[in-house]
Amino acid sequence: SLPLQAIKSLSELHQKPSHLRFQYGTAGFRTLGSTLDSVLFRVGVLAALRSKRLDGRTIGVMVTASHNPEEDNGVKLVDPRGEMLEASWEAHATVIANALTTNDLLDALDSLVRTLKIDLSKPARVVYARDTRPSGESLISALQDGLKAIGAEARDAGITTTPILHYLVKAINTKGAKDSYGEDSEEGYYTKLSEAFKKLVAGRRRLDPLIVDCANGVGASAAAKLAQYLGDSLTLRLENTSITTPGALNHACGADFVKTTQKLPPSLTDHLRPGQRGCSLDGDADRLMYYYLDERGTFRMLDGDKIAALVAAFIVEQVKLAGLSDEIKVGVVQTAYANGASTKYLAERLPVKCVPTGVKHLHHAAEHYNIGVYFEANGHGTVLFSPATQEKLATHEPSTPAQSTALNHLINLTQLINQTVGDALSDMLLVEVVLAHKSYSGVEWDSLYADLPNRLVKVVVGDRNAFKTEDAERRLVSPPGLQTKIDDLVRKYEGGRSFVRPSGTEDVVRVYAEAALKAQADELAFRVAGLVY
Ligand code: NG1
Ligand code: ZN
Repeated sequence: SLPLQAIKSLSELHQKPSHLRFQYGTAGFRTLGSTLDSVLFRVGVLAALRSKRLDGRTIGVMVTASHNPEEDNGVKLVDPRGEMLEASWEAHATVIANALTTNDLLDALDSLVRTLKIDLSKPARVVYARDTRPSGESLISALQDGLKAIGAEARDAGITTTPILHYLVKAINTKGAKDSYGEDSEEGYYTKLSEAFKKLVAGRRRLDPLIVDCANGVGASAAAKLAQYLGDSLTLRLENTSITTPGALNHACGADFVKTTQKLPPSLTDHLRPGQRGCSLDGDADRLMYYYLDERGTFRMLDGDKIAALVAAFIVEQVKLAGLSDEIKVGVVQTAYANGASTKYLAERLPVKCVPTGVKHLHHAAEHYNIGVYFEANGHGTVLFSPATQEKLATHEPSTPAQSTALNHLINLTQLINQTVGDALSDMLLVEVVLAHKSYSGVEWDSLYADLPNRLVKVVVGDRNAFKTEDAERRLVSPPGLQTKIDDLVRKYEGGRSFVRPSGTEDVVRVYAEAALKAQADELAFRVAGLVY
């Protein structure tokens, strides 16, 4: 049975603020860091129960609020294969987090154990990590109390990136197996990525140094370590590495700043020369945005859609060169936020699917292809190779030296890419590989297609739950009548497209619009926002 006494006495030290309601959303629990103490304690207990339910396989816990402000924090669970928590457990997490008193918590846990038939005699194994946020340290000790209360075997992965924690979870759970994901250590991660990178760029002209904006977050230490493993195969110039300066995290820098303002972080003005490539990570290094300044000094952004286009085209080409086009089908997954021009470019070349916002939707849809490329426009994404495809690559007999080379490239890509989750550092190396192979600078990459001007605005409404969508969030079904009004407006704009959906992470409704001209995209967004308000 549950160790009620231990849970009870430790839970008293981590009482739930009575006036707050927590929700396990698309990014786990995420809110002001100072309010999350009870949530972390309970997540510790829950992670252990999830592990027991899965026969003692290791569960991950990541404490981060990603690109959000420094005072925010959050926590999410990682399933044994390194993927997001199974959807049905999101509701269990919400129930456990909202139990009012310690006794209510014990009742909720007991009922969970009974309904899910959790065998409490099974071992519980959990690995956890956090980003650089100041609130992280005390939240980790609340988590540790939860793990201790239920007697879990816990492993502290320290301060690291979200994708490294996902990597560790998968590596731990595949240790010693035929499909081992790699050494279950940070060193194992850096070694795996850097060795695959070196093989993929061997014999090619060295790329110019790359400027990396680390968002003053955990990506700074990870990128510095990665740089050591890369040696002279790629030079990284790290900027915004002030991880201990109060207030610096994600402030006027990082991938989210770049995507939402469509501007160069001011701190990079003196560092990025025209034509030079730069990129920004977010606060937990799972999102990536590229950019460069053209010859007139104008900022040119290369977002998640541009990364998807670059990478998908390259993989299709390598599959063809390997002589495997008939057997291996490549597909792309996007959300409604993908730039219309990117969808057009991709759909002319390969199957493209649109799914609702949220990594879990993209990830699951990408699993349906032999090789699935998924990226959100904001720079979160990865490439998945199905188990059968990996097997095919490992066993296929090439008939020419050219086929053999392409086959090896594909095998090395399976090693370079962090297939558990979007990973800014792994994606950055992937982009660099393609640029090296194609001898592209930012200019050639950028010219794959021209972005349609677009505008994203937030609208604070009385009740965002009144907004219900269909067709992968591209159309509103409620409030009634609103979609017709949006359609009428959109028709007035050349190349116009607009949609409205409630945010899953903030208490707002988002309005997206694009049109042939920038001023029109802005106008359309604001007029649609006017309808919503
Ligand atoms: P919401 O708040 O549901 O729009 C945002 C991002 C998502 C995803 C999640 C999780 C946009 C428009 N939305 O979701 O793409 O990254 O956060 O972090 O960028
Ligand atoms: Zn992030």
